[in-house]
Amino acid sequence: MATNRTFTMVKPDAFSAGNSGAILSMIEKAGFKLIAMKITRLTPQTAGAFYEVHKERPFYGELVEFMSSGPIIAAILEKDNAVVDFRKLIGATDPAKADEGTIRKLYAKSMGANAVHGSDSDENAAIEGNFFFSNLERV
Ligand code: FUP
Repeated sequence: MATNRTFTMVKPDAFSAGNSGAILSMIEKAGFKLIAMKITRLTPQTAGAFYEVHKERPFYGELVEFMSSGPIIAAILEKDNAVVDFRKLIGATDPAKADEGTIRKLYAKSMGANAVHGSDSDENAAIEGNFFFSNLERV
């Protein structure tokens, strides 16, 4: 059964380019409700822990360096079928392959600097939301 929450980040490239507001607006217009949100900055240690599943991948070092290179916005979102619908809204990991009208097509610069994160499963949505937010920080 699909759960109704997912987790997202506005990544350092989109944040520093001033695209946070436009991206959050697209997210709300697509019907997602904000349940929790914060501006924060990952360290190499916390970025490394967040992306632990990719530890053996060749791009891990670069990914950790990029994700700790500047501020991000982390948020928990709610909508029916949240994980799947949000992946459709953000588009493919590689912006060159992302569909027209998706967040990554509009704002991503490359495979690494790809503007936003979206959880890939209900299980990871819960793990990732818990990584950033306590119960007191969500409505
Ligand atoms: P996604 O779920 O679309 O964010 O993509 P993945 O979980 O496959 O990858 C996580 C992050 O690693 C991506 F957002 C960007 C980065 N990445 C690269 O930098 N190079 C790659 O070849 C694949 C992923």
